[in-house]
Amino acid sequence: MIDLYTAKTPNGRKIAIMLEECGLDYRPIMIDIGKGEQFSAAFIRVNPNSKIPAIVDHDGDGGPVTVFESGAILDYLAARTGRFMPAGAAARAACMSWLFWQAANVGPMFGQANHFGNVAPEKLPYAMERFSGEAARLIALTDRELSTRPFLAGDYSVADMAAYPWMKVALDGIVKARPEIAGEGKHIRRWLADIGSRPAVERGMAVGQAAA
Ligand SMILES: N[C@@H](CCC(=O)N[C@@H](CS)C(=O)NCC(=O)O)C(=O)O
Repeated sequence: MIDLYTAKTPNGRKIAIMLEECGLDYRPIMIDIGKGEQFSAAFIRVNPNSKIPAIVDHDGDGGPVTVFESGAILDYLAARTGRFMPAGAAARAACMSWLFWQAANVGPMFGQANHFGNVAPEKLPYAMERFSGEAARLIALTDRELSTRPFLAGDYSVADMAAYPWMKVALDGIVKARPEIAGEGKHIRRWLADIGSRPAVERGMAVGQAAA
């Protein structure tokens, strides 16, 4: 059994998608980050950085295994199951490149674009322009890459699972805000439809929907 500490956010959903794709036995534990549950002493024992997602694999090698950071969790689950991450060094490096790219770029930039565009109590034009511009640049490059192949790195992989929930939630808003940089995202839309039609992805995206 794997405990998945999560919330209804893109970073949480990417792990639920992988767990569903692999058919692993897991239990979602919803962390209310709006109420600050990520700072509780109990959760800090799971992730000292106080962010979801995190997992505890109770059937890990030599006892329970705790993993935080979504990229590390996806890599762990791929190693544990032998699925959705190519084995050869070159293909694995390509997949890891796109996985690290998502965690280091798409997540933070889309997150900051949303924060300064929609959440910050003060409108800060410099911050809004900087982060929406960077998010739009990431959209444009993703679209260019997906015009040449079906998925980010060879076959459908953890790299696609990591990027999918972010692109799904943010594409339209970023295209609307910065069309001159982002373009239309035509190839991303095809990729979103292909991935979104997978039953495991539908189930992973729905985790926590019934929770308050
Ligand atoms: N780099 C981390 C980012 C995780 C992250 O930012 N999680 C957000 C929710 S999507 C969170 O827990 N936020 C709570 C907070 O910042 O206090 C990962 O990829 O796992």
